[in-house]
Amino acid sequence: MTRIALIFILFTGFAFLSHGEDGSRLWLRYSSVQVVTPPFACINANKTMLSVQELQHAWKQLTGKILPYTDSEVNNTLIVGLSSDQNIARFTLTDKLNELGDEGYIIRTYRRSGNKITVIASKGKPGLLYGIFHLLRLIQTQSLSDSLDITEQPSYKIRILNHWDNLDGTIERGYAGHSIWKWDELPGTVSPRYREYARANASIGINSVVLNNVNTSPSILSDDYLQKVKILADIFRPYNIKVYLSVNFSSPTILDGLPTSDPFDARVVQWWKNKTTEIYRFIPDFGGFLVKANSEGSPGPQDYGRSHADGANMLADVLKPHEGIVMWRAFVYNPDNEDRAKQAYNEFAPLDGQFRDNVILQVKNGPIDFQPREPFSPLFGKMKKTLVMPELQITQEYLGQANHLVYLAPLWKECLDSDTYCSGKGSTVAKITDGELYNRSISAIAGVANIGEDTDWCGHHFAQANWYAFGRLAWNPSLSSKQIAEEWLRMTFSNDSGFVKPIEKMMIDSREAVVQYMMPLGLHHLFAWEHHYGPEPWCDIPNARPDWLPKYYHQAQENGIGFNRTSTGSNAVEQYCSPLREEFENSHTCPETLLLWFHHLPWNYTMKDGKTLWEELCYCYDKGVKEVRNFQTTWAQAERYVDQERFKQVQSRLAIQAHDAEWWKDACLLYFQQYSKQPIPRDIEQPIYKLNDLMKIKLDMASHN
Ligand code: GCV
Repeated sequence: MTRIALIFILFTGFAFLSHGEDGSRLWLRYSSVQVVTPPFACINANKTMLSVQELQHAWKQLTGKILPYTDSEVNNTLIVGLSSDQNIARFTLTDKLNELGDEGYIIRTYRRSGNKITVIASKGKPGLLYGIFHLLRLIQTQSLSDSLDITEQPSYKIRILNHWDNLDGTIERGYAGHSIWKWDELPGTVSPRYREYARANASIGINSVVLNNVNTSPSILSDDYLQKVKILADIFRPYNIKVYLSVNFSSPTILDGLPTSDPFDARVVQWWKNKTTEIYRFIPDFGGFLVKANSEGSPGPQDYGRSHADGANMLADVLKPHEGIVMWRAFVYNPDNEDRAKQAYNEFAPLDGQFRDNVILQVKNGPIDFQPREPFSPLFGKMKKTLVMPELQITQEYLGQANHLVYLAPLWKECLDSDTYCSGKGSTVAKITDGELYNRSISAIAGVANIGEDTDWCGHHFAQANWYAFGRLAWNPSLSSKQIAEEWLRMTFSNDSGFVKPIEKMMIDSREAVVQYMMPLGLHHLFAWEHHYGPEPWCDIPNARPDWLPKYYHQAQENGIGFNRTSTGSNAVEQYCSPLREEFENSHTCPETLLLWFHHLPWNYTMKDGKTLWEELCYCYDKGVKEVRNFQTTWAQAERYVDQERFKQVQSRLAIQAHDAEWWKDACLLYFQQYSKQPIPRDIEQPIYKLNDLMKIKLDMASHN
């Protein structure tokens, strides 16, 4: 039997196994792939390099064997190496590789004396690891071609996961079980999952992690915890992952009893200097601090009459000698302001230009809070003299948590691709923040992680796609949602086009579906109190902050619905640059997807399709429900391509999602109908619930807060 035939049989032999899968391997599944033209041998690869080990690990799973090493070029040889290696130097790639930096790489096919040689090369070890994962992705997705010519370099320098993990093992807004960080066991006991986590991140280019919640206990900076953090940093380092920590601004007072945490107090500055030096003794490549200050009750510089810039700069100065950075969150709002959507801008815009060059402002994609749909935050366009990074939420706090299938790449792309117009046409959020427009030395993008100790990591098999998509978009925000979904589906489930095509469509449609059945036409924050699962547009909690209640946002009355943010209302439109400002100001030019975000309109307002606003609202909710039912049908038809374990989990979650969509539709329409006083159009499904019954629902989800 020829070698080719043998390899073909080996690969096809693995192709049709369909045993149960628990999702623990994520997208790094190598055993069920057919490879058409696999390389035969690997030249002079440094066997101790992690990238080569990952290649061999994959090869073993793919073929049952390791890839043999050879000294000479035979047909179908793979050459893996750093630009400084002799084997790579002869391909005259060095200059280009130097330009691409430590994380960039080239994968290229050469023909030499009739032999086909594939080179994977980088200036640095991280790039080589990323290059190997790229090659494996091509194999997994059956896209390996005979003439590869790939040059890659990440768009954002810092591609960071923010874990909202508490030191007691719970996770704020976590829906996949407890934290994977076992603080009680560290530093003595090291879970094998730490390495698996690092490997998964490296496979999608994530190179940084904030380990603890932004609502943080100061204890993370205690000597005890730093020893634990050091162990994680040591495990992550070979995977090119740097560790950062969220810090509590009052740490000097709480940890060491200083009488103040005023950033202008010399004792406070000295405390942070000492602490920072101690951290770098444990973790020489420590990344820096993430800070939530003067937000939702957290302490901050304003407690001492200082500004956000004063607080951030004090920390930046102590980190500077160590090359550390400060990620300072712009998520601030207080109850006495007339429009929460304006507040971050109002507070930070006057500080533009006052931050050190190692401070980066971390701004949520929208001006309120990770809603199913928001316009982009106007701070992205405004802060021209300040480093700014987007914060996206991977965990589905407002998107059905671990029960709803919602693929988030379209939501994130909507923000990243938005044209701010603030530096001329084409100044998109992505171009501003990834450094392309202003040529910035630091660029970053953060995703609030959806990872927990559940076997499938994310609590829903399709939630893994959001972790994956965040990494891929952070690497290259111009990738399409479709391309990322297709890659992920092929790697995670099956390469069969009978599966990939309909399921990819379901993923792409899933974001718009959730908007339709939860809060269409720009409605926002109609969520149940605290846990944010399910609808409560009626919610009224005695003495609650008004801006934590849905009525503040939807403003439904007999005269209409929506938040007037035009010049006759809060004038939030003014925070956007022309021509967007004018576009949003006018209800006829404002995109209908954002209509009730910017406008309060009468129930009989005429929509572009001729329907009244009330009718349109009814049809939107109905459409959302129908979409989820379509997803159920689509998934049922995919059964033959998927192992039973994963098939059943997704099937049962879709059933919950379909039920929830009906709940959302009935709750919102019946509640708003009290004000519109109009019938629900006859040609849509009439409510199956009664408003009074829905208003009694109180879920016990305290553990999810
Ligand atoms: C970490 C929202 C969430 C909070 C979160 C906060 C933030 O308010 O509900 O759980 O706290 O955003 O981003 O700081």
